[in-house]
Amino acid sequence: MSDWFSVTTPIYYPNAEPHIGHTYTTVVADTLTRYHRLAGEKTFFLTGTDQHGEKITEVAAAAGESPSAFAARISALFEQTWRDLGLGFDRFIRTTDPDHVRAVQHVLGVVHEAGDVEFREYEGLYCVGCERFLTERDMVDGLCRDHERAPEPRSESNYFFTMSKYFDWLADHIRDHADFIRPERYRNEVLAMLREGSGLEDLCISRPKSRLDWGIELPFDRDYVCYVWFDALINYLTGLGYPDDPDWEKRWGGVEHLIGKDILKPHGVFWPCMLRAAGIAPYRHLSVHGYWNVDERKVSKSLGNMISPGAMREKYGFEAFRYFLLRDMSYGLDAGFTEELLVTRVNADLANNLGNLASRTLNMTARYCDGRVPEPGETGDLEREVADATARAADEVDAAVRALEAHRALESIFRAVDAANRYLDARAPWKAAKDPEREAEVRTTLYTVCQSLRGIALLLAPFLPEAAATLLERLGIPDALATARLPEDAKRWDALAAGTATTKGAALFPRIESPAAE
Ligand code: ME8
Repeated sequence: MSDWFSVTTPIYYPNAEPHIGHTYTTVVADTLTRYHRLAGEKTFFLTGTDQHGEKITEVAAAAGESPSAFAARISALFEQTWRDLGLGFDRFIRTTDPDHVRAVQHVLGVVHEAGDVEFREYEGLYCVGCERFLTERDMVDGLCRDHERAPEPRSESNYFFTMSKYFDWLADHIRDHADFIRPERYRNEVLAMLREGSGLEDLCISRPKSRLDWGIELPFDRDYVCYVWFDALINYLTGLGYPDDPDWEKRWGGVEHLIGKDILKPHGVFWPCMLRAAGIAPYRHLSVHGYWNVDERKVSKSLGNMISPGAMREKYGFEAFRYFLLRDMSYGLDAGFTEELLVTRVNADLANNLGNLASRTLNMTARYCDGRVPEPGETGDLEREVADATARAADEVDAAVRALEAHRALESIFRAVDAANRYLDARAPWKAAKDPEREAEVRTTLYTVCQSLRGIALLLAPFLPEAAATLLERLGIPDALATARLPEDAKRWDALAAGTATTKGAALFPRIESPAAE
């Protein structure tokens, strides 16, 4: 098994600004990267934009710009947005990048050489929104299910990738590898697509330049450009260094593709067949999430009901928004977005629960122990319970992250926060401090919650990187993340040395007072 963890997001269409949906996938990728890096693995995080295709030519024409200028402008906006939000990708790929053009032409050449490309006449219904021909199942009342617009009838001569010859192999591969496509519902969906009679056929992989010249030229016929999906999927190879970087295969061995369910078919069917034809091992995991909906409808550029990450940052702070995204969606299922839900969640978990634990602990450490982690006195069952709750959270977080269940990981961390808060309430050091005879008990109590906060901060770092860093700084261990190994390090009790200087600081997450939608 590869010791790399390489995570990819879809490369987004630069046809409008990034919204909550793109932000979600990119935040999950960032969180996983941070976790796996802290777990001592080598990581690579790839994201970018999908520049070619008709969708871009349409919006560019409407804006009075060339497709290349339009795509470059919006791509820069995506890249800058992720940078501003602190989402730490290793490469931002654009499908116009010269190494990508070379990689696509290389794969086309290999697949053509292998005899998997045929020239044919084709007739079908094309949805520009999906950038593919639709089957009956993709439509409701004659309209594309996702884009709610009528597909166009098209007939032209094109090159076809004879993908159907790989369907049996693919179905077997999916059956033999339970976590190849996850969660299971999407694995079953792909198996259903591959079943005979589902309407899935060979893939048209060219567009005549006479109709569309915004794309990568076919190396074996200069009158055609490559179909945008065939081009786009290959970004996952280019981005990891294919074909020339000596590390590309190692990175590829640990690849985790994150996508939304809208693009299951290209990733679940086209892509493994393309890899097979090109003689490349299948990806390791395809992990599919559901939709963020507003008023029960998918948030999308074409429906115009977007939630912008920039606006959410302005209003609530990005970490609050990030927390809500990770906590309120079960990976694989749809989730509803409203600002009320966000405010309720952030106030309950971050302001009241975690924020309160941090501020009580640090304030009392300042007041009763000169701002230093105290020497503990005698410890007993109550202290052991807090230590156990933190250690349990560490194991649960590790399992949950590896199963793509960020919401469960956060639930586990907050069970540890609850345990520490309950302990603090039970020991009530603010009362004990009034009795000089209970001085040792106060020290033990604050020592215990400081240790717990350290473990909690380490576990939170992949999910809330800024808040975790602030908390560690206030606990007097600003460099803890540089050497930490998860999950073990979060379980290490007594790792925060007595005598360490702590600071109080302002509220980690101020309570959001104003009602959400002003
Ligand atoms: O499909 N909820 O790009 P795209 C959750 N270029 N996630 C959402 C979402 C929503 N409402 N809306 C979008 C493309 N997403 C192609 C991909 S990859 C080789 C080519 C996220 O800009 C989710 O990750 O339409 C979804 O799969 C992706 O954005 C689609 O982005």
